[in-house]
Amino acid sequence: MGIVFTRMFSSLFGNQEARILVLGLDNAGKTTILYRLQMGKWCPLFQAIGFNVETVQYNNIKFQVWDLGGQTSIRPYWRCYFPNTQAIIYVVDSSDTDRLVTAKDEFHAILEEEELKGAVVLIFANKQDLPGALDDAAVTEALELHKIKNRQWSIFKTSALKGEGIFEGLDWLSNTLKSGGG
Ligand SMILES: Nc1nc2c(ncn2[C@@H]2O[C@H](COP(=O)(O)OP(=O)(O)O)[C@@H](O)[C@H]2O)c(=O)[nH]1
Ligand SMILES: [Mg+2]
Repeated sequence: MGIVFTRMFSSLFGNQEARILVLGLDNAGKTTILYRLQMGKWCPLFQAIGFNVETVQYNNIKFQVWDLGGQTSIRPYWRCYFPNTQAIIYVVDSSDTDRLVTAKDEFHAILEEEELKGAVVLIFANKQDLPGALDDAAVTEALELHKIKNRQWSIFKTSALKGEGIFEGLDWLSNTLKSGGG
């Protein structure tokens, strides 16, 4: 995965610093996905910056991860991470139907952020291996993705546990960014 990923994303941003935010409620599978990205030639650089932002840097592309939901007191600090964000990867636990409304609310709040207006959005309907997981169409409906205006987005079914679907999603993302989205 690491080598393929290198090929997909290398030279995408030239020498410019680029940022991809990986967001979602706690337990959605973000850290597991990040772990998958580190395989192969990835150079992990985990940092705990006050409120536990996980960071993986690959060349000039920084992947930064944090949990949405709760933690209202530290929310203003998130904005430090918004500039230069080309893409948001939003990870959802498709089997956690009790919290899909919260996941939806947090998602749309993030999309309202001024500095994220231009960011392309990739949604991972994660934990597809679990019985009772909603499929991509059902997650699309639950997250009210049809309300997204003026930005490119796509949803992929994934199992971070099995390593399925992540590559397909990132392939879409790199192609979309290459063709001028974000
Ligand atoms: N069954 C299943 N479990 C997953 C999947 N992705 C993550 N998990 C599990 O869900 C829990 C939370 O994952 P984690 O990556 O820590 O979530 P985070 O809080 O979003 O960073 C862990 O026990 C993971 O092993 C998946 O695709 N399928
Ligand atoms: Mg985590």
